[in-house]
Amino acid sequence: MSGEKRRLRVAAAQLGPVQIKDERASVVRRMVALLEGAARSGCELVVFPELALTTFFPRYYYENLADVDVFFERAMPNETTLPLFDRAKELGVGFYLGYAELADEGNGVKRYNTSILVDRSGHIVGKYRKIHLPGFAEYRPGKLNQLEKRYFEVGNLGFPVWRTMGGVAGMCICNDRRWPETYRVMGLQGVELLLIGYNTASVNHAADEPAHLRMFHNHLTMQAGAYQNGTWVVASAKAGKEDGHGLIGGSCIIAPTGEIVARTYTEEDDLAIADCDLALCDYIKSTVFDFVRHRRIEHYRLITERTAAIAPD
Ligand code: CDV
Repeated sequence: MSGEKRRLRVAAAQLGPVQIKDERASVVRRMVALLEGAARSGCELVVFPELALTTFFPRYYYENLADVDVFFERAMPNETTLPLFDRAKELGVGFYLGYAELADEGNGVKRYNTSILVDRSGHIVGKYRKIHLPGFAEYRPGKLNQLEKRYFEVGNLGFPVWRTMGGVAGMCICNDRRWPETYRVMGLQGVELLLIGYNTASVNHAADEPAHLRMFHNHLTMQAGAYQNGTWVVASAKAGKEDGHGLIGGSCIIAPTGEIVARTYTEEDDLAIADCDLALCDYIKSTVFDFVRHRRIEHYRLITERTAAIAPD
């Protein structure tokens, strides 16, 4: 890395609501406008939300799986998203894009909740498929539904990182950000820039939880993950009321110290921008979270051997 630039101006490009009737092309136009705004401010990397191109459709029940395919992309880029790729390349801006992916890799068609990372020359450097799928596979009558387990396979690409744009970048998607394992697996590969898109409902479907905890937990988990692994986190929300269903905003950029250095306060299309000095990662990675000096893996076996929490009798 010596001689390479270690400072990157980055934007979390939050999207306001996308209604079920909205055409993909109109969402792409909004994304291009955000990208251009970020580029005018000197940004080199823009992070868009999870499932950015459509409404957050896993809140709706479709008995027949083929009926959800209307929300999925069969190729990336495709005719509708090409204007975003073209403009980003013209402006020399890299981006993270979350979308629903219909993949045919020779073993039948599979559906994934996916993100890609595109570098400043327009090259797709990485793909990630969401691993921690929340919700249920079955429809629950009379309840608010979150059906990601119905519509998506668990991601099969692990948590890779890529050396790109002067640093080491990794990706995850929404619910992944609540799990410390997500950050640590990438922390163990030297991640410096962890990119996240999310759609978080303003009400907790599973519990009668006070509304303020939605934002608190959103930031708490990402701030902890950033600090404990000495990485920047750039997180972008889809926000506002989608056909009456609220999504929190709170898109943010978090330093390796765990501090939020930029965030949005709206529930609309918006940008949070910060200069990410990747050298700041080194200070955390070489002091409190110097893994080589301090990790004690001989005591961590349960983490990969056991899924459930089992209390002693
Ligand atoms: N889209 C998501 O992954 N949503 C989850 C909710 C269901 C817990 C989230 O982490 O916000």
